[in-house]
Amino acid sequence: MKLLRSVLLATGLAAAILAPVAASAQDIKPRLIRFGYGLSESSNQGRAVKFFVEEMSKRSGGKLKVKGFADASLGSDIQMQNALIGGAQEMMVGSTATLVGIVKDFAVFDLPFLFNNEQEADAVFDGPFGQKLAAKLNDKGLVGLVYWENGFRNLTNSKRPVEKVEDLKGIKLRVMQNPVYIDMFNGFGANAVPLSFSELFTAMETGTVDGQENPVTTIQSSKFYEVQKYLTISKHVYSPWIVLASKRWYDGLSNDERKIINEAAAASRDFERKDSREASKQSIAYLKDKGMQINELSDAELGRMREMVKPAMDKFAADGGADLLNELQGEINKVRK
Ligand code: TF8
Repeated sequence: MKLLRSVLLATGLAAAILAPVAASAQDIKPRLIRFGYGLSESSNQGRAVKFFVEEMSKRSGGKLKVKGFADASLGSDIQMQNALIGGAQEMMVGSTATLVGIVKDFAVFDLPFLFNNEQEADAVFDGPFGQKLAAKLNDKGLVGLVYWENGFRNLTNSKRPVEKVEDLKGIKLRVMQNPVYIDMFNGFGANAVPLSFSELFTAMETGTVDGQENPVTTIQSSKFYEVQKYLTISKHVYSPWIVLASKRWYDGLSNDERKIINEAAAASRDFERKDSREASKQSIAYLKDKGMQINELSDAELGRMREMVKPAMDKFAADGGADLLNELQGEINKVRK
């Protein structure tokens, strides 16, 4: 008994002495991690990538070196997703809307007028619903780490102010490569033109399209005011970004490395949302200063748009999305209470 006690004491002591050594001798290898994104380095997306780069370096003693690639220099969202799946690129951030070819369920977030504010969105994306959708990427070769905020989307065009839905008639409007967006804007009377973000500026400049829709932060950072005169605050969809890792690559990491990535990603999410929300408050004044003519859609007009978009909602439900949409609405209602 006495012997056992002293052995226990000794091993306990040894563990106590070894513990700090073990903790510092983490299993982290020097790695270069290519992180691609579509917006510019000076955008909210670029600032958050920079934050993530620094967090990773700090948390890994400089071993996990992330290099950000801005302006879709590694490819459009869809091209990067495929590079991640194949293991040719490690990380990216992009819209969930462009993931629908891989996990169809993500289209539920593209339905209009679901979220009333950012707080509702945070609760749903960080809660079980958002996590369940992210987990569906695992079978497809992707790891969904965290959601960042892209923001509420608004309309711009070079033709005329959009004060009522009818003003959209005949406007060639670029949308993301996503069936819900195509149905929604065709339903509003526009001619929806699906196009990757990286081709958008030139398409507006050359008149291939007349307009587009994105959060004000993006309209500012991508300098759309140079080729778009009219901005309509419509907040028709709350748009998230998702930070993705290549599953093939991620599975080959040590537990310590994965832990650092997960924690740095969570920190980047908190930074990005705060930063984007602050930035978006300045954007309207900035865009006005750049010469954009800005109007807000009235509640009555937004109500009409909700009615007009019902066929697109019904189509989503009929295509097998009914349960998912109900579940999402249930989650939002929980937060609202
Ligand atoms: C869009 C999206 C884009 C994002 C970005 C490139 O309109 O809102 O801003 O996908 O990551 O395509």
